[in-house]
Amino acid sequence: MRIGISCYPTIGGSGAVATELGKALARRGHQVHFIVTDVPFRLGEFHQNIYLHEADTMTYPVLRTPPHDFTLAALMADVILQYNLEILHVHYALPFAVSAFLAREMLPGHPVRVVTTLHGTDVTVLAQDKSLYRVIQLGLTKSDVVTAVSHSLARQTHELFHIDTPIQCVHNFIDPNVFHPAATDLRECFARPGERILLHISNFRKVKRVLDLIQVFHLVNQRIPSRLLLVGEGPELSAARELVSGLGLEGRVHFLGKQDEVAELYRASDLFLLVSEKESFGLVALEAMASGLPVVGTTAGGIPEVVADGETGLLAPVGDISRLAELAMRLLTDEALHRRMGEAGRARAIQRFCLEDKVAEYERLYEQALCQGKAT
Ligand code: GMT
Repeated sequence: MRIGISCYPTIGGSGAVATELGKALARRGHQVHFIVTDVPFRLGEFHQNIYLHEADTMTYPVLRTPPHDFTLAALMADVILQYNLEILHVHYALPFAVSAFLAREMLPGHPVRVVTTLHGTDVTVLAQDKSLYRVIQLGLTKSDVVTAVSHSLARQTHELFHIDTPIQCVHNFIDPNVFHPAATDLRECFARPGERILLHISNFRKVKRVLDLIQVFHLVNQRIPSRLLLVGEGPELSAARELVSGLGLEGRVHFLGKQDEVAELYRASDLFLLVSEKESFGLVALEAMASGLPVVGTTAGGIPEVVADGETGLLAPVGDISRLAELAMRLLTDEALHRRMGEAGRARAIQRFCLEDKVAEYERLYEQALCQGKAT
């Protein structure tokens, strides 16, 4: 098939999913065209069957903001036409499904089908804003196939938008050959023998509740000498630094900033923490499980679809800091439980969230979109 993919190029789960999907499709012989504003962070070196098309947005004094979404729409139309794309798979309704809609309007009669994958924020956060609600709804209703990365997100989308469009759940996935357990010397860079390492990776948005996480760590560290590795950056970073110094945790908490390659950090850690108040899936929790790491997290959104509570990790309600700390301590003090959950996490990641299976699911959806197109 000839497939276009649009996604955010910045570090994050949606970019990781879109890019890994594109690379896997290309390996399976499809022609894949990334239509983007910048090179997606996981694209890396040259790949056969992959083409990159970057939108170059003009600026002009009259325009208060650069017209990125229109430039992207025009580029989508150009690529669809030039390469006769059959599928355009966009990741996020806002702005990409809307740009895809505009692109199709520019090409009346062209049979390209649009598949939109919802990753969360446009539905769970942005659609709460009245000024964006209708435009997101337009993107959804004008797509031929809509997928969501969890059943929870699919449900929320239906409830919020009252649309008839069926929403198929295709969970996030991992490559178990990239994320796997193994001994690593990296531990010694952060912790002394006997100390435990807790890990969190996010973009430090408010929804990630990084301040709760630091409080959880503070309680754990009072009983069990530990280190906390914080990977990523974002709006809550300075508040996080302030809290760490207010609690006297400097030297115990390591701010590692944005990191592209995180597989080794999972292997070096004992526990993964994800205490978000909104989380459509939680790809990082899945990467942790695949690496043999138990997860302590909240029951928000799609997290319980990833982390089997009591089997591959332990979950508590959002904001329940003392309970989360208690769960983390239970896992860090009970070696047998820790080992059992780590092994079960790896097995669950492979059985349910394997890259090749999810790519095949997307291929089936593309076929379905093409059949629908022929029937109309
Ligand atoms: O977590 C973020 O804020 C980044 C965001 C993104 O756009 O990359 O992640 C979202 O998409 C991921 C891939 O589908 C999901 O695993 C994350 O759970 C989701 N984040 C939220 O819902 C907050």
